[in-house]
Amino acid sequence: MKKIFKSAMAFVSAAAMCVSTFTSYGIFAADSEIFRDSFESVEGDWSGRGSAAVSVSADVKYEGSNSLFVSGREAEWNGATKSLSTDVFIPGQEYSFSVNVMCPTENKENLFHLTLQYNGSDGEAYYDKIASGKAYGGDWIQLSNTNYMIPAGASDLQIYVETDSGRSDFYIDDAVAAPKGTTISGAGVAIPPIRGDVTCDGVVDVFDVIAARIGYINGFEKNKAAKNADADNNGEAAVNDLVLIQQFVMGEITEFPQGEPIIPPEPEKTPFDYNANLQYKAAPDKYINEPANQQGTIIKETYNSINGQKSLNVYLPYGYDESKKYNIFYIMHGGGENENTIFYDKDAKLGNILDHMIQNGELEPMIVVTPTFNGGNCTAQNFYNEFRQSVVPFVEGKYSTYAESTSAEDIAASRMHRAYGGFSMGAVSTWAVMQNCLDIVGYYMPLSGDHWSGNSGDDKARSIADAIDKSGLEKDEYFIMCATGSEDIAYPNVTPQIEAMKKYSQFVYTSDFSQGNFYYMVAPALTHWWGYVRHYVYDCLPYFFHE
Ligand SMILES: [Ca+2]
Ligand SMILES: [Ca+2]
Ligand SMILES: [Ca+2]
Repeated sequence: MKKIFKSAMAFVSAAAMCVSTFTSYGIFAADSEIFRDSFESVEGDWSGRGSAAVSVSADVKYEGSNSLFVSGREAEWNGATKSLSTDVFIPGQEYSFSVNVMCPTENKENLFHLTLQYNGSDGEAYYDKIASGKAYGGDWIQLSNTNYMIPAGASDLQIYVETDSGRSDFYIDDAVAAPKGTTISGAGVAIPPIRGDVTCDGVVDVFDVIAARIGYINGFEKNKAAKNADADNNGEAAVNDLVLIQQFVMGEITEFPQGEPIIPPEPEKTPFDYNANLQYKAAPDKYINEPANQQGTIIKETYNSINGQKSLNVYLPYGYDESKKYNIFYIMHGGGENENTIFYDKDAKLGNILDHMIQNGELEPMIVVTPTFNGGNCTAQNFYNEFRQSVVPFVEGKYSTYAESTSAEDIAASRMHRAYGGFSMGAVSTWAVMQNCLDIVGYYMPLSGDHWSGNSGDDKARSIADAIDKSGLEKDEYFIMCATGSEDIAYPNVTPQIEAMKKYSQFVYTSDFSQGNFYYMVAPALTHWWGYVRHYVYDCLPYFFHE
């Protein structure tokens, strides 16, 4: 530890010298700069790249009062961009570039790139990294390269700031270009977390003892400071850490011991207010007809599945934050429909309903995915293979769910945060997923469709009951919320299966999932149509993910 701390100290003081020397140089050299965008009042000629948007923000800044806020990113390469003229930036010549960047999410590590997109003389688009740097949430860093050569023959030059992975919002400030060799002052490189470094300057010294004392009394200004103040790394900054920092600074210890980890207690969950006898209720008209103020994002994704290349849509709730974990609901379309039906067909438009429900606190923010059983050798009945092998790993490797990784163990461990449902043939696929994927899915919502296994209601019920027995799951480890309309063409097929299921001990019939695990909501007079079925989702989905 001491060794790391010493080298970090040497490095940081060298960096500090550079900064102080060149701050003044930077000011006097301003005349020779090619451009300096400080975002004090306007975005200048910067714009959003991809689906990102940029705007001047007074929330944070590297210098001055404002910076440029980059939000709405849906891919790594989305960010802030600016075109460069080849009259000024001559291909084959070198220039100095610098920009300061900051991701506001605490404890988030991001690798940022300043990249040049250009067309080569062969007409192809190329992407060349000018400078890269790792930043820790909340800290400004500088991306700079004093001698970057614009590739010979390049045209259509655009520089942009992007991240190596993730879609976090970020800020940029003081984007500067200057003649080659010019050192442009900036935020410097990231200072990694160092135990005991409460001031977050890369050095552990007497100022950290003072900052630790103040912090223990008043709280720490930054998460990073609180983390560094936890000198024994046991998960809590406490008085014994202050003593350790003091001892370290006085040379009584040369490294920090590892403390016994403190596991924070799980926050007490307030029990969900279930209705044991849930009745059909249509969503308010405005959930259907008016956009919510706080809208989620629907992202179309293409992936390589065991059934060939396919597409699906991912609904991310408003304010989606990849540092948080989300429950996930996969919902499947019916026959003759596709992955776009549920979010884009005028009779379904489920995204709008989800937006309103989440905005009004009727539904916890969650991710909703609409895959398809169309394509390749896939059918509603065998989609569960693709679901397990292709869809879940693809989606949950990319978006933040309770799956710690896409390993089979981690997917299984997060099963109570994963739901599957569907309408009509999508309900057929739901029962098949239940029969074959009980180990990775905890909640099921078959809507207007029965299990295609055997002929009688009892055959169908027994097939599910047998799968449950084989899984070894307890009765409070799987939950089924069925629904249909009394005039629905599926009603005569679904009802005998439900009545048979009621006779099996694996199913405890009630919509109060603190007491049972299985329910069938029948909506009076409704027929086989998304315009009704979307209301079943409105009624049933809030009952998921509380057990
Ligand atoms: Ca500024
Ligand atoms: Ca320090
Ligand atoms: Ca501690």
